[in-house]
Formats: sequence, structure tokens, C-alpha cells
Amino acid sequence: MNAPHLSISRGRADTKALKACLFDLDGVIVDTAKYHYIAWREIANELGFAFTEEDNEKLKGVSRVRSLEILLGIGGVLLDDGQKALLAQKKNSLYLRHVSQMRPDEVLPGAREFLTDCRNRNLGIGLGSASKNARTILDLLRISPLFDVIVDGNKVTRAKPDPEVFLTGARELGVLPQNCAVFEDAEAGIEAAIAANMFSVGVGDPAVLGNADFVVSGLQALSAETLIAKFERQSGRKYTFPDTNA
Ligand code: B16
Ligand code: MG
Repeated sequence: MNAPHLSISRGRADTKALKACLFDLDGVIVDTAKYHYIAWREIANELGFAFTEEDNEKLKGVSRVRSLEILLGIGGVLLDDGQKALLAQKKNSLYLRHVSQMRPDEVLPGAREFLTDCRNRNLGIGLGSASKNARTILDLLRISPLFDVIVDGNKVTRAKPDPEVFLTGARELGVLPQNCAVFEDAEAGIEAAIAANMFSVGVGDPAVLGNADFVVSGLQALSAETLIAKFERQSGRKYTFPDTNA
């Protein structure tokens, strides 16, 4: 992770500028869902029931503990808290075994370039993920230095659509929520951005992400320049570059 590279006007009463971008991890920067799926399927099979890719959709953006509860609900399996804790731990070991093989070229198309583009525009960069493994994954992908702050499942307790993860990111970056844009692939993530009073960019299916300020198919389809233009146009805010009034 980088020391903040930017001259964000910390605390300045300027509500008009786009100053920071907050990114979800799974589905925006990298597709970790496939590894979560393999690990959860192994757990389900061990418990004696099937777990499909369609089932896995219900776990996207959901915390590990909550994911286990959903999985047990699918199988109709009742366990006590101790057994659940052991299973969650086992699932994570299986997941990490797969994830440890990840290579830098698994960064989703355009993500590395877009992060760099935003940094070059003096925008603060934060991660806002439910995953407790976020830092490990960014390191494996060799993109940790592109982030000024990392807010993950170890730092927050309330899951999206609660805005905690994004509000924490803005606070750590030293910017106000209305100066932030959030990038999310899950409906709950867009709701979290709206609840945080942030500009929201859906990454993925417009049918699912209809509440976002706008939707792109992936970060390869967006430049920092277009983001800033849309932020200005749709929110009536004005971006100033470079920000010299810190
Ligand atoms: P971990 P995100 C989420 O990541 C995943 O989408 C979700 O499937 C997973 O259960 C959650 O992280 C917790 O992950 O078990 O690694 O702590 O989309 O919030 O970046
Ligand atoms: Mg996601």
C-alpha cells in the first residue's frame, strides 16, 4: 500500500470536486468468486448436498460467516456455533489454497490501467471489500501499491448495504463522502454507496445495477476523464485539477 500520493484537500469545505475512488474487490478488480465457489462446493459436498454456480451468486459480496449460513440454509443443515466456526475456517483454508496460485494477469481487464489513470489525475484510491483476504489478494496481483487505503473485512463489522466500509475508506483518505465515487458489481454495494452519499458506478449488468449513477461493462470501458465528466454532469459538481488548495 502506498503513502497517499495526492494533495486531497482534507477537510476543506469544497463539496464540488471528485477527489477519491473506492473500489470493491471481487467482481471489480478480480474474479475471486470462482475460487470462493470451488471452496464452498467442497464444503457442501462434504456435508452431503450439491452447491451450484447459481447458488454461488447469492454469496457475492456477502461476508464469510453469512455465506456459510446461506449455504447451510440451501442444504437444510443445522449446526451449532462451534461447528460453524470450524467450517468457516476450513472453507477459508481451501479458498486460500486456490487463491495462492493466482497470478498478476488475473487482474480484470482494464483495472490496473484505470487505477493508474485515476492516480495520475490526483484522485485518492481506496479498496472497500468484505473480504478478510483482500490484502493478500492485492499482493498476489501485485497491485497493492496502487491503493492509498485498504478497508476490508478485518476493519469493518457491518456488511453492505451498510455504508460503513465506504465511509471508513473516505475517512481514511481524508475526503468527504460527496467527493467520492464507488465502483461496485453487487446491488448491495450500490445501495451502500447511495447510503454513504457517494457517486456510484456499477460494474457489470445494468439490469442488476440500475440504481447506480451509471453502469460500465468493466473498467476497460472507462477512463478517469470520462468518470470526471460524468461526475460533474450527473452530480452538478465541479472537478478541479490539480487540487492546489489543500
Ligand atoms: P473472505 P467483495 C466478498 O468480496 C466476496 O464477494 C464474497 O463472496 C466473500 O464471501 C466475501 O468477500 C468475504 O471474503 O472469506 O475472503 O473474507 O466483493 O466484498 O470484495
Ligand atoms: Mg463484489
